[in-house]
Amino acid sequence: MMPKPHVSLLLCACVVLLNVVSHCADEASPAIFILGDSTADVGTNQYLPHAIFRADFPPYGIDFPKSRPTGRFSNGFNSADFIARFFGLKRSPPSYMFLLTLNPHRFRKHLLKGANFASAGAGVLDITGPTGSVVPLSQQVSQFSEVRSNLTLQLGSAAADSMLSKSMFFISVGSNDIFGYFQTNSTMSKDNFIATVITTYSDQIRKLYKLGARKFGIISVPPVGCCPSQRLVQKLLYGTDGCFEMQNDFALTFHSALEALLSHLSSKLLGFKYSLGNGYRMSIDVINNPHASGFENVDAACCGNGLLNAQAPCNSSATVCTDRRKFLFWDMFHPTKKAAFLAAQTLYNGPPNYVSPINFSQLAEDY
Ligand SMILES: *[C@@H]1O[C@H](CO)[C@@H](O)[C@H](O)[C@H]1NC(C)=O
Ligand SMILES: *[C@@H]1O[C@H](CO)[C@@H](O)[C@H](O)[C@H]1NC(C)=O
Ligand SMILES: *[C@@H]1O[C@H](CO)[C@@H](O)[C@H](O)[C@H]1NC(C)=O
Ligand SMILES: *[C@H]1O[C@H](CO)[C@@H](O)[C@H](O)[C@H]1NC(C)=O
Repeated sequence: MMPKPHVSLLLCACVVLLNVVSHCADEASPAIFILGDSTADVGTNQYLPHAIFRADFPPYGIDFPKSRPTGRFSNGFNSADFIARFFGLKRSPPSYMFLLTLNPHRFRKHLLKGANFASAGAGVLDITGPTGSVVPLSQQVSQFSEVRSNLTLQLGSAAADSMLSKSMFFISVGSNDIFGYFQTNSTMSKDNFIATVITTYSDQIRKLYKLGARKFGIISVPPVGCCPSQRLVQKLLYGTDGCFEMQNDFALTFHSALEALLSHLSSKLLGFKYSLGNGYRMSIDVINNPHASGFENVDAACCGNGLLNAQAPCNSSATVCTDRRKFLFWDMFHPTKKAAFLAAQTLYNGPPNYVSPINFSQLAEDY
């Protein structure tokens, strides 16, 4: 009768093994790498010595688990988190700058699921955002290049290439370049300026492709002229209510140029697959028809002070609206958690007028 326990033990072991195997199969969900600006930042800037744009204090994070401020420019999760959730992660992978503080073992383990390089205030252009206070796109791509060498060392070159070819690369950037253009009173024409931004963007996408990235989920810029800070500019400069339309015009031109660029790249680069989210269309439709998405306020910030709650920053002395689910904007520049969720949902399985030529869920499929 001795062997019996062994048999059942063995059975248990098999069941455990099967669980492990099926669990491992689940984890074949792709790694996620995120680049961009404050719309996707999960705490990068607190590691920069001269960061100006930070959100690692209350009431940021008031609706995050445990009401914890994390550096996200939101009352809770941001779009990067919600996109990552659609792909089976709990939230966005941590900031690369945070991963660098971990011991090598944990650092390497995290990289297998991806990393987030996004930095608030960053633009496509290196001159966007004060030097040392942001990680511009070009530097984020260099950081990814380090990650690639870490993965290669860890997995071997063939396995690293295979992993990266299945990984998702989400990029949300461009708004700060447009803000920068207006802040510096640039005399460059709109078309020349957008062409410069797009050429630089193209170089960075090509670099990522050379480093093994194949699946790109890209988000163009929202109607930046409609955020509370720019509505305030419109009011103070011109005395009228509404969006700062000149900036919105730049956002529209940026989207068209990005669409043309991505279509061109996919015809040139073998295996290049992309999905472009129309950040402009998605937001303007909500602004023009707020009730359809359950919003009651689409022009003021939930957290801030003064006119449109946009005359003072969101910090612990600011006024915070009571029903955060009814506001499109959390602070004078950034969407609420609810708005971020709706955007992520549309990107993941929305129709072609918002995300094309395929949506993010289709980007994950192999063919
Ligand atoms: C990751 O790669 C970079 C660049 O090759 C290297 O400097 C760093 O030590 C690596 N880190 C780990 C934990 O392997
Ligand atoms: C741009 O113009 C505005 C308004 O004319 C002015 O207040 C501001 O100082 C100028 N900014 C720069 C960087 O020149
Ligand atoms: C919040 O911002 C306002 C306006 O810049 C400033 O006067 C105030 O001291 C800030 N409060 C805190 C707690 O930092
Ligand atoms: C995008 O996503 C789903 C898969 O989740 C796909 O079936 C659908 O055709 C796409 N949605 C639209 C409206 O195109």
